[in-house]
Amino acid sequence: MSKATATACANIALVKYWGKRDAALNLPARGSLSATIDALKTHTTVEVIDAPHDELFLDGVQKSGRAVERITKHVDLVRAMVGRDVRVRVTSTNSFPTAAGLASSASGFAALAVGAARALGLHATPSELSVLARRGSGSAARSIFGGFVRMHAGDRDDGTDAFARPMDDVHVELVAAIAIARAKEKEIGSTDGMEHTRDTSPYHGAWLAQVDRDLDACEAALRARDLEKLAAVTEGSCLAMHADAMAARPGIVYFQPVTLWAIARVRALRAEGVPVFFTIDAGPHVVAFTEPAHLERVAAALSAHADIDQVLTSRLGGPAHVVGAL
Ligand code: 2P0
Repeated sequence: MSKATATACANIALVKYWGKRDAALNLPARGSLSATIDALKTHTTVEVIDAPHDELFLDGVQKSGRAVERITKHVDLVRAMVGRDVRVRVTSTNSFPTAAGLASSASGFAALAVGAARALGLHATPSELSVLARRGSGSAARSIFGGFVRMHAGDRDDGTDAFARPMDDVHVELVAAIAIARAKEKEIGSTDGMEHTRDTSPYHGAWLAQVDRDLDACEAALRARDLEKLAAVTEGSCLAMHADAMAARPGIVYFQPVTLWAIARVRALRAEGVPVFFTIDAGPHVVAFTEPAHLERVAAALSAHADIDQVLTSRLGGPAHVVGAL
């Protein structure tokens, strides 16, 4: 096999990942739990080429420098595993605006892991693909799977037990409205943001201590289909993560004014009886989860602010998979 195309969905964490136990192997300090988002997809083709260096094309534009280095480093892992010293061309497109700062590294590295494994002839289990995707980006480990996914931090030094597992027996029909805030590119990325938080935030120990409790509470709420409890734990994890980052010195503030407006809007809808709750990643955008019957109302409510560029709506997504290979 020398060419393969894979697709993967991004995911949004209900219980957040914020902090590593090993930066070199990209090992998270704690687990996390996410929902896979169908509307945020990456399509990636990996092709063996006769060239001196790897090549990367993102949304039709050839990249150079750090972006290519990050891809090369990731494909190096696959090359080492199969013992093939070949160059590749990686061609990747996102179904959503990349510049908006949505979770493109999750879908991107999950699609790259699956595509590179197939193109270079690596036979890997889904757990092994999750470990491989994690080396590219922590949240990508979860994007190997569909539906609700729980990432396990593991305790081995080599990270072979730090992979995600799908919660296949959980069937909660949640849908998402993703309110994309108008914003410049964020000032500090997740990787640097979590290192700075770990090094300087007086709240970081408290944050880490809370994650395991939230993981169990979130899993229990999903199994019981208890949206009220799910709302409480999801919003709690999100706000605690941001509080931890804000308490770093200097503090990291991902929110914009419109972010607070959207939080208030979601809570007002809930007070009116709409089953809806929010979460926010390392950026200003607000993701509201609700039931399908309420999606249109939630999306319309979140559109009603001049600083919201657009509201994407989505059902839960499926697992990463190969869509074609030669
Ligand atoms: C999450 N985030 O659980 C959390 C919440 C952002 C906020 O995982 O350093 O890009 O590549 O492992 O995966 C984003 O962090 O970080 C993330 P690295 P990643 O979704």
